[in-house]
Amino acid sequence: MLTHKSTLGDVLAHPLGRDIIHRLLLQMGVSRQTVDNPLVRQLPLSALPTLTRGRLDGAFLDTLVTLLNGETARPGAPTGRYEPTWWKEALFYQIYPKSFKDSNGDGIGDLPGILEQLDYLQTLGVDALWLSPIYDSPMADNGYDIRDYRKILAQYGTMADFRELLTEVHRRGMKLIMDLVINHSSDEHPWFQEALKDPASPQSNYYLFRDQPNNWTSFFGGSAWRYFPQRNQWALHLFADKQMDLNWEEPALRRELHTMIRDWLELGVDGFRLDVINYISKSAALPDGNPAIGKLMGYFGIEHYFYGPHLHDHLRELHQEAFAPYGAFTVGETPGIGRQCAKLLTAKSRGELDLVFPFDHLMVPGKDRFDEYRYDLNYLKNFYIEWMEDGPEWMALFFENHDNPRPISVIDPDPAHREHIAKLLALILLTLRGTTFLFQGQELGLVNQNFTDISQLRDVESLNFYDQWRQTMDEAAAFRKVLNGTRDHARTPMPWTDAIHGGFTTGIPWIPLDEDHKTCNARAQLGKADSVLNFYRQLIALRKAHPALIYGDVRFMDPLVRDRFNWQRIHGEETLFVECNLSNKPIRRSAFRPTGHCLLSNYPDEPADRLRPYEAILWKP
Ligand code: TEU
Ligand code: CA
Repeated sequence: MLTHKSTLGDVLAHPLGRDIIHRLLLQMGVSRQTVDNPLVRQLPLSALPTLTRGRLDGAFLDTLVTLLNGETARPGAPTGRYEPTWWKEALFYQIYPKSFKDSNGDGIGDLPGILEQLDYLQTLGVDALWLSPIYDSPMADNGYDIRDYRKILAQYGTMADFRELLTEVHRRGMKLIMDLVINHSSDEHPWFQEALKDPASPQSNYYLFRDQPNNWTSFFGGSAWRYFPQRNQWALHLFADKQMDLNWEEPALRRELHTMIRDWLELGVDGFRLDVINYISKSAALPDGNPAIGKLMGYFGIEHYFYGPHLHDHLRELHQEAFAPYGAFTVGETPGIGRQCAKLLTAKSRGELDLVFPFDHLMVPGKDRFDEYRYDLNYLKNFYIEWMEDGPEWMALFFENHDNPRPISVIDPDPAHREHIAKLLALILLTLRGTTFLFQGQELGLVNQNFTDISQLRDVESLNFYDQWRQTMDEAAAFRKVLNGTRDHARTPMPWTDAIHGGFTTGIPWIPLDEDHKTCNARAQLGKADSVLNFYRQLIALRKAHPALIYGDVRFMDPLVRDRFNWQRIHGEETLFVECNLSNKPIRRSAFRPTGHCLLSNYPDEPADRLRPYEAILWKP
């Protein structure tokens, strides 16, 4: 049992404690080394408030101790053996259906549009598709607000279209996973409607109604509580005010969800990406969030649900009741989960999830998505070294999704480096150990949109924040801040050709796209030997041809040298070597630099004794 008298060292020896301390340091922009110091480790927890100059307080320690004492499991030692499984070898590709391909000219992507492009995906070497939500929804958050879990959104097509898509995916030897949004439902879901109408109905307990709100805040701004006069009560929504959090402590709700999931598996889907799945279990009494933590993290209440009391129980039950009987693959979206808890969530013997998406590599210490900053790739390097050396046995490798700006723009917006960076990132993501997830357009090296006016943005998060910031900032400043982080950068239509609207639609797209598609589009890149797209195709083919790139051990070479990121993949007789320059300047090559055959490089000729800006090479020594 931990108490206030326990030392910082005791906390760091606890898996959850270690993850929390590391996350807090990251948030404060304080180096990890601070807590590596043995003297600091001997300090009692009660010294934390002084040590952090009041950024953490005594009340937080109570929460911390309760959280830690609630987790008695410890991750097992790594086995170093990787049981071959399809999803370890597969390359996943995330489709944002609204923006992928419009087949009928209404300006909105749809299922027949995806069907049209299956050959493109197959030629690229994609093995599995992840579809962002396609269920019936009022689209307050582009489908992450589900009104009917068993119906396809009319704008996207019909159940018959979905069956055809699934058949065609399978016919090509590919798999398909769905987005499963079960932390919350739309307020238009019949369950919620029934709960509003009749507080005595069984559905009433499917949501979190309270007579009084607590101080929790929503990820999309403002209070996490919405008042419903029908019941003279408030209901919890961690996201938009039309996304009502489900009450996972209600067994009848869980049973409904299990049945719904099994129905999709009966239909033949191969697995799921589980939206914010680590948020499903909330502290029973829904206590106020600690204000110090709220201020530090930007959200109040998070410590009461990011790793809630019954998280593991619910996941195990989901696995047993729904996923396991079908051998379904699962990847959890788990914001705030660190390396040690990721081990617990994905250990095969524990029967919870197959993989989790961590997010700490998408931010740099002390900055958030809406800050103006340059992303230093050395941060990505350190993140992967730590996760490969002491993380879950298998991890999800990704750097783009529908919730973030395009990273190339954040790393270095100089157009001269665009393609080099795109290919460098490709090499990192496809030659480290783990399952790679690409996001649509990443294979073209897409960059942030040149939005010029707030009226061009659509995302509920961006629009809410803009309104909030406008109260203290002028229009230009608030717009600039939104542009730093808006999720819409990743949500504009996929540029297929240089035609109007990138050939995405014959109508008017639901969100405008800038002029970039005139030069950067799939058709142009297919016809250009050294395009980003062809680099991806070659790299994906190499990954399939060399088991070392999937199951091989990873050995990092001179990990402490800044801007240099080099590693080996070793499997039986085969060793491959990756050499990268993470900076926009030439750097000296490593003493370990390989000789041999260059399998793939982002420059046309081999380097001499220096690596050029963002140069990245895959060698077979
Ligand atoms: O995202 C959850 C999440 O925490 C974020 O990535 C989020 O977009 C951002 O941090 C908010 O500040 C998932 C989905 O990926 C996202 O598109 C949804 O909006 C969200 O859940 C709610 O379903
Ligand atoms: Ca359409």
